[in-house]
Amino acid sequence: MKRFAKITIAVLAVVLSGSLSAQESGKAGVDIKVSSQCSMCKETIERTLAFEKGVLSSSLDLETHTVKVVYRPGRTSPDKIRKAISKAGYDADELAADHKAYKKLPDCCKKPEDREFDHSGHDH
Ligand SMILES: [Cu+2]
Repeated sequence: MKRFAKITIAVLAVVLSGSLSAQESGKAGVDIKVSSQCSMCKETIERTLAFEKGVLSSSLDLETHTVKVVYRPGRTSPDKIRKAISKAGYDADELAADHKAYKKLPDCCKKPEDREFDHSGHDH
């Protein structure tokens, strides 16, 4: 049992030092509010950010409409990341979605008031 505890502590130490050194090696994180509607939006936004220079990872929470982005501060900035999200057709914090990109989004990804058909009932 003692041995098991030691391994657990060792694993924890590695995980903790990993997240600490991540900060030291020039990574930063930002949470951005986006106008996501469905799981397709999550894929679109995460894929957009995956191709964005300087972005290391992103994860969108559909319930809170917040995307957590990890990036290299020397290569990009929260403003640039917001612009990339806007260009994909979504609002990013105070930055409104690029109008053309927004219009190209599938109906389900538009804001409920802009949908051509009302899918909110999901019954047709
Ligand atoms: Cu969507």
